[in-house]
Amino acid sequence: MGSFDIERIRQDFPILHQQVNGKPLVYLDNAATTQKPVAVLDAVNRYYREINSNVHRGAHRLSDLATREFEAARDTVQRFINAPHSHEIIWTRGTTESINLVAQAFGRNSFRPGDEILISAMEHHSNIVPWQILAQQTGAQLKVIPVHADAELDMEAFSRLLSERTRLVSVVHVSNALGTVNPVREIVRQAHEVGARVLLDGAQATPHWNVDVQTLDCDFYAFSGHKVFGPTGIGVLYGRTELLEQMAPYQAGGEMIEKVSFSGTTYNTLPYKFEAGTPHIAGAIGLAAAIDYLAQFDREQLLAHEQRLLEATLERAGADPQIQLIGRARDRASVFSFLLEGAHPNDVGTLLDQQGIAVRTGHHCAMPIMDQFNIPGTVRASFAFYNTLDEVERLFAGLEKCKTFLL
Ligand code: 7TS
Repeated sequence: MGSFDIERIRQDFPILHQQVNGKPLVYLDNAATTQKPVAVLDAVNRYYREINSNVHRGAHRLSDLATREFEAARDTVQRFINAPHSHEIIWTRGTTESINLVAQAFGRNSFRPGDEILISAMEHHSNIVPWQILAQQTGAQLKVIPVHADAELDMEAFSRLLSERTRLVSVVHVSNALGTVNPVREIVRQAHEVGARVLLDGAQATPHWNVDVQTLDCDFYAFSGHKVFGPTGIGVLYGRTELLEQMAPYQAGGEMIEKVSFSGTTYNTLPYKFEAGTPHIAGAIGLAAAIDYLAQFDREQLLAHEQRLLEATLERAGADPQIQLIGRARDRASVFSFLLEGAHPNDVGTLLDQQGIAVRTGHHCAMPIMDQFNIPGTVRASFAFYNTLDEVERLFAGLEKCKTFLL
């Protein structure tokens, strides 16, 4: 695509063209989930209308077609994140399941008392609780990298916390609550120096730019289809072959076995060892359609547009003494987390909704970092490339209206 044609792009997303509470919808909750282009809706619809069948089992035409598309989708994801091998792409339900898979299949059998797991203070609950459970199960200790008041990771503390006891570092690539983009390459480099493995939570990175797991050199990478313009209920875990090979199965059942008898069972090869049961076939095909949809764009151009929206937002917010910005990292994604002084975030959210403006309010499943900032939660507006400067204006006009009711 030569020039960036926002109106044309918006035509690809039917859901955006509706009235909510009598006003044109302004959808600014993209960090929670993104909207789906027609290409994704059509791919899912076509799958169910034309080839729906179970994969890897039937010796019939439709099953063969479904299997091919399902496996082609895996190849599409492999190229999307530049994984060396297609068998390193494990289908999951989303980021949450991908992290739980690593905790249980990688950590549970190999971590011992005295081992350490390092996460950061800005993690989503899905990158906290699985490690707390694993720590209880194995006796390993969970340690937390602190976050500075400006919402950047304390990299000096990180270096100090790293030791030969560190088995795994699991950190968020981009924070959903603060927008902070973490220096993940440096984190991986330092972690590898002490022999630790690294899992990156890419739920909020993949919607904004092309991730390259080989450049990042991470050991595991997790993301969700629904945040990258694909369907809900499908997600991805990338893992290095050598680690996935060593890992025990995550769940047991059909597809993950090679041979079952009552005297013992042998497991299937990668990636199927980790994919027990009938998978979300339509979801995988829909996610591949989303990735193909994105491929027509120069993603740097889309990111530049999002950053313009963020800059315009921060400029407006900076000029308003009643707006308290939460998260001031220098490198940040298009997330605007804030408080309207004197107003509860939920009330702001409700009043914005009445004006057709969808934002998220609350702790954003990141209660520890909210505690650190001593706040119960924030109002969060998060942008995707289909948002417009006009919508930024609508948000601030909406906030002016909130003030007349709440302050
Ligand atoms: N990690 C991060 C950084 C996230 O932002 C989310 C979801 C998850 C993990 C979990 O992803 P899931 O697809 O498995 O649910 N974040 C949000 C949010 O910010 N608002 O709603 C969901």
